Amino acid sequence: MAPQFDPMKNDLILRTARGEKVERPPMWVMRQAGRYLPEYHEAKGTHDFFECCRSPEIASTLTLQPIERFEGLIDAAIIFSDILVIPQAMGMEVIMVDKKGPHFPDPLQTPEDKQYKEVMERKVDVKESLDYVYKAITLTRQKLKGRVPLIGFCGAPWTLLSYMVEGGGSKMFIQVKTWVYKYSEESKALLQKIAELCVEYLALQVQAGAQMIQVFDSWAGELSPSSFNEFSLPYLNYIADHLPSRLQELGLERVPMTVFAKGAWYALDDLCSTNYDVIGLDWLHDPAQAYKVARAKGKTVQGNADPGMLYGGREAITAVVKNMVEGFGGGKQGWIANLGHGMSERCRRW
Ligand code: 1CP
Repeated sequence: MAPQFDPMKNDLILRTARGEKVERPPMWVMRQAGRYLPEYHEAKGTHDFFECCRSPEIASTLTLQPIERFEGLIDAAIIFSDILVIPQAMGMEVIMVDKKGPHFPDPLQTPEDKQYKEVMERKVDVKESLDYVYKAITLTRQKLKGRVPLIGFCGAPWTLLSYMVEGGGSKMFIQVKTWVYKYSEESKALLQKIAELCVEYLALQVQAGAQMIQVFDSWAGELSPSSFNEFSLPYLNYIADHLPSRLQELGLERVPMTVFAKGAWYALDDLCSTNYDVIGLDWLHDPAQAYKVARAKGKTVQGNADPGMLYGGREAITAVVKNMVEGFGGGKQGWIANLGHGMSERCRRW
């Protein structure tokens, strides 16, 4: 049985994602729960990053922090977790190195490698291994009491594959390029396996209380248009094509789905032809041009202010926002206001 929650007091983002006309654009910020908030450091204390994700109490507290600090200004919460919990569920070790980011001590080397075979053959139980995420989602929904909707998320297969073979963030993406160009078939088999896990993982997040989901393809821009079509888009499509039917099997209603393929400006048309409801835009897009393309296909867009404009102060921010409001049709339909990527720690002004 899916848990029951308080009625929604603010469902603006859900209505906007469904394409309805709205009174104003909803707003949330990618990475709104995190290091730029002093209370994040306080609540995290000496806990390791993944320990926080695994504690429903801590994860729900962190998720609520921006909602409480900016009460009435933010129209959605996003569950405090990370895209790398899927590789962890697949049996890979991932640690979060303070001030550096994620690190895989033992990344995948080649398909001949024992670890690749283990990862491919292992039966992954995302229900059991990621149970802490579902518990955190349910607890967060209870604590939200209908103030704003809760977003669930996962990493896109291409981005997760990149981390699994690079062993962390990368500048050159040499390992993952070697994989896709030299071991294409083995890469595709793994991408497909990840995509299937993403569907189940997202469905269970919805069952636990997530009201909208987002797929983050943060490294999409590292691919060329043709390699994006081969190694990213089919798997993004797999998720959007299979999640609704999986939800139906579980007796759950379809929820709005967002795809954010950072850097893949060339793929806007293709992304607008997918089954995602919302297309996340980074700041490489001109609002008016992107809005025209997306609205022609009935899609809502999300974005897309350059997070760097936050360093410019009020005047710079006002100019960027004005350009967005005008470009995104005045904000009465089809636009979720957001940054074009995540908030950084150094964006703090208090
Ligand atoms: O409000 C929120 O958005 C918090 C929840 C959240 C989300 C949606 C976190 C917490 N991570 C993510 C997604 C995520 N994680 C993405 C996709 C979005 C994006 O492109 O930024 C990616 C790529 C990751 C991987 C990751 N986790 C990185 C990037 C490293 C790199 O290679 O550039 C980093 C630094 C993390 C750590 C992390 N995840 C989240 C937080 C708050 C932090 C900082 C942790 C800390 O040091 O305390």
